[in-house]
Amino acid sequence: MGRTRIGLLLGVAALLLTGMTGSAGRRPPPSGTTLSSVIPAPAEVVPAPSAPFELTASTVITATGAARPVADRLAAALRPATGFPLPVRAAGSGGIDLRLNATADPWIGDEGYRLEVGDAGVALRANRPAGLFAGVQTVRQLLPPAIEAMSVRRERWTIPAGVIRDRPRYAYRGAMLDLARHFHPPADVKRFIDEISRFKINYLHLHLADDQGWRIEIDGWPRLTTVGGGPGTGVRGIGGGFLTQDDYRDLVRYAADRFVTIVPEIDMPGHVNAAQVAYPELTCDGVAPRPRIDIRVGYSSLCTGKEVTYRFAEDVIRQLAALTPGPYLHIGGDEAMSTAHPDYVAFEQRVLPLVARYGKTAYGWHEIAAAPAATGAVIQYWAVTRDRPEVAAAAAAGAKVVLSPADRAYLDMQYDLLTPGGLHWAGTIEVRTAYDWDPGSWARGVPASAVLGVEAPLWSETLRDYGEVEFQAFPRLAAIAELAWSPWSTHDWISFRDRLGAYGERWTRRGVHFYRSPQIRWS
Ligand code: TNX
Repeated sequence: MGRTRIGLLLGVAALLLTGMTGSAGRRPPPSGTTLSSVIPAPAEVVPAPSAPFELTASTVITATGAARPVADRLAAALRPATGFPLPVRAAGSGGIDLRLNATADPWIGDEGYRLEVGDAGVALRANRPAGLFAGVQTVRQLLPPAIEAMSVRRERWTIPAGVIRDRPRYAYRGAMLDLARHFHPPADVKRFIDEISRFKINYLHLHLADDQGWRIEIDGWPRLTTVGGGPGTGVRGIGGGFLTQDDYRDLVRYAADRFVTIVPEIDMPGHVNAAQVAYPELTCDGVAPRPRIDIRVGYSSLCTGKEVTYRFAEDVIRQLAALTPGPYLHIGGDEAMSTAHPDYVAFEQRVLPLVARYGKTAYGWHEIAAAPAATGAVIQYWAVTRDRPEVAAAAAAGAKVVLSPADRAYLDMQYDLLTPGGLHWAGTIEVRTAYDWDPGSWARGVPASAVLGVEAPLWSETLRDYGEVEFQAFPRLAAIAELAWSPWSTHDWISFRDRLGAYGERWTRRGVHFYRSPQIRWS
C-alpha cells in the first residue's frame, strides 16, 4: 500500500476519532506552538500578551501584484488541513495581509520580513517577494502541527500574537543533491525542494556528473547521457537516468517559484570517468576506460594538454550558463588526484575564466584555491581540518567562501555507526555536531566578511530511494539552515533541540522519513 493511501486511511480514522470524542462546538486546546517555535530561529521575536489570531472559515488572504503568487501559495498550503476556502483578494480586513514595499525598513533587506500578529489580523511585510515567501514559511510554522495534514482536521488554527522581524545572516543558504552516483528523478528533486524551502534554504546545488554517471543532456555531446546516463550507470549499476534540458528548465522554474536557485555542477578535471566512457577522446591515450559502478574516487582526469578538453568544457559551461538564471556555476575541481598539480592549476586557469565569459561566477570545491584565477570565484570549503592556508589566501585576495566542512555539514555521513545508509570517512555526525559550529569563524584565516554562506552536501553513493535521501537530510538540514539563516546571537543548542523536537510532528504528518535522533525529545 502506498504512503498516500496509508495517510488517507489515517486521516479518515483521525476524523472519525475527533468526531466521536468532540461534541459540536467544543474544540481541541491550542497546540504548544509559540512565537519562539520557528526553525530557523528568527532574528527578533517579541511576543504579545494579547489573544492569538485565529484562522476561521471566513478568513481572507489579501495581496496584490507580486505579492499575489506568494499569497496563493500560502492559501494552497493552508486549505487541505483547515478545509477553509481562504480566498485571496486584493482588499479586505481582519485576515492575513501580505504586502510589499510597505515598511520602508531597509534592515530586512531583500529576503527579510516583518510579521505582526494580533487577534484582529496578520500583517506580513517585505521589500521583495523572497522576503514574503520567507515570512510565509514562518507563518506556517506558527500554526499548529496539524496544519501539515493532508485532510481536514478539527483544530483551533491559532497564530500566537506578537512581532517577528527577521532577515538572513547569509545570502547563500544551500543544500546539495548528488544525482550522479544514483540518479534521483525530477519528482523527487521537487519534493526535496519543497522540504528545503521550508527552512529558508535558497540554493540547491545539483551535482550532475561524476565517475559513475552523467545526468544532464548536453547538445552536441549526445553520448554523455545515452551512454553516461543510461541504464546500468550509477553505483552498483542501479542508479541510471538523466535530465533532459527541458526537465532541467522545469526544475529551475519549480525551484524559482519557491525562491530556490539551482546551481549546476559539472565536476572537472577529476570525477569524469562517465564522460570518458562516452567520449574516449577526453582521455590522454584516447582509450575508453571501463564504466565504473564502485565508489572509489580520484582515478579519472580530463587530459589537460588536449584542446578537445577545453572545447568540451566550454560547450558544457555555455549550455549550463544558458540554463541557469542564478549567478553561480559550479565546476567541481575536487579530488583531482590523477591530475599533476601544474596541470591542474593550468586547467583551472583556463576554465575558471570561461565561466565568467558566459556571465556566471565560478564556484568550485576548495582545491580550486590553488589557482590564481580562483580569487574571483566562490570556494566551497569541504575540509575536515580548519586550516586551509590556500583558501585563506584566496579569501584575502577577494574570493568568497561557502562553508561545507565534511565533519559537520555533510549529510551523507552516518549519524552514528549503527544508522543505515551513508558513509563515515569524515566521522559520524549527530544532530548536535551538525548544529554546534560557527560558519563565521570556522576556517582559520578566512575573515567573516568573506563567508558567503553555508551548504549541506548530500552525496548519494549509498542513497537509492528518495526515502533514504530524506533520512540523511532530516533533521540535520534544519540545523545547517539555522546556521545559515539565524544570527549567531540566537544560537542555542537547548532551544534548537526543543524546537526540533516539536517540529518532528510536522515531518511525520507530511510523510517525511526523518531520523529520530536520540538527542532529541520528539513530541
Ligand atoms: C568526497 S568531498 C567527495 C565526493 C564523495 C564524498 C562522499 C568532495 C568534494 N568529494 O566525491 O561523494 O566525499 O562523502
